[in-house]
Amino acid sequence: MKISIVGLGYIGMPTGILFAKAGHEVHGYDVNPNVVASLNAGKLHIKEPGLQELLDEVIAAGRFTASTELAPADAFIICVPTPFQEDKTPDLSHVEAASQAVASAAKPGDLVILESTVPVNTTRDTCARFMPEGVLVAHCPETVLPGNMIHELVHNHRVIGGATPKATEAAITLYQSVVTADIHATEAATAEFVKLIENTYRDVNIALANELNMIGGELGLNARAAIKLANLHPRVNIHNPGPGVGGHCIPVDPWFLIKSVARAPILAAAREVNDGMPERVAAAALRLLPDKPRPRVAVLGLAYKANVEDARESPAVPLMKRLRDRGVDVAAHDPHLAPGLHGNAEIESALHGADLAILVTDHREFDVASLSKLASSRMRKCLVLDTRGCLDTAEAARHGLDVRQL
Ligand code: SAJ
Repeated sequence: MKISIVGLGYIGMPTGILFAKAGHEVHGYDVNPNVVASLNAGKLHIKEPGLQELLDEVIAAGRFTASTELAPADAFIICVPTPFQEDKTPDLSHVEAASQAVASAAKPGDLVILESTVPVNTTRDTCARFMPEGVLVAHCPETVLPGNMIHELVHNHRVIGGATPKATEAAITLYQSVVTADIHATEAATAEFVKLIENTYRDVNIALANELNMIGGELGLNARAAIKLANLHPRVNIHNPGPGVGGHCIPVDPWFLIKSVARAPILAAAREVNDGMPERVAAAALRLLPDKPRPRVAVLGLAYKANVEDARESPAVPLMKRLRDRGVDVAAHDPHLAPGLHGNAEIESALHGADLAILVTDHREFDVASLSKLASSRMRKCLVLDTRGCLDTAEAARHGLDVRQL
């Protein structure tokens, strides 16, 4: 099939590459000429394990091209961002613009898939409504985890909801060429709801973990150890407490539900707890800092989660702001991010003279052995606030590193 991918970002780019790998003729369309130039030159603009090899392969096979013009195709897959606005209401302008562009290129019998995560009824109201008569429209929400995309694109089960049963069927046939797991048929609005439920579940669960961690702190108990024991129960699965949630999905998607109904108190409370975490971390850090003008803190990890190079909505950013607002001298290091981004410095200079290091992201590089070595030669005091509970405090103590868990 001829497939046009609309939007070559975190989802569109790997999706397009995998459809090309499966034998389709894929044309990627993006409004950003830098992204297009980079892909046509065979260079990924977003790092993802294993993807460069696949891009090389599909380019060599002549099955993947990109441009700033939308090419005619049999199927169009829309993968554009759906951020929220200042007041947390969804910004659907990219979906609308992409749908209108596709509407002007699509002919009867073509298939249009909306993959972007959207509020309920967006497929109908902001995509299908622009399409010419006879164009089939379906929602097929992406479910991939950054860092494990290639595997998950192929092996995750998918939910596909068409604007009509015929559209559902056509979309399932297309995705069966790439997805080996089950594909579940439903209608568009339910598919939209399912995707929002998945990420909301995670947000609420993480908020619960964070709240339990705070309760444990107040009661003088190790909540992480208690959660581990509670999770041994066959029907309990509490996530890990941390510095707050980041990324482009979990802190955003629950708002699509909250803002579309009169009341959603649990969802709203979860957002409040998780968004409040950077403040909690800042307060915990201040308690560990010496009482002196401009104490120095090294933030370790700027990415929103382990082993990715993505800092969108990362809790590290509000945390650093809060510390600076209170007169703390803050430096930061992230081995996965470009130098300079959010003040990203070399680890040696970030730790230099620091009174405290705050481990924000549990990157694989931050292990006790290397941290203790660097800390002893660089830091003023070998003290770490571990917001992820990923460092072994006893092992750290043996290495002369004082690790306090959030
Ligand atoms: N986090 C915790 N504690 C945990 C797990 C995660 O604090 O126990 C934090 C992470 O550090 C991070 C945030 O939550 O800051 C989100 O990370 P994540 O790994 O839960 O999710 P994302 O945003 O990378 O990807 C999610 C995935 N959704 C689910 O797992 C239900 C992915 O499958 C979706 O495709 C993606 O959102 C999306 O695009 O919607």
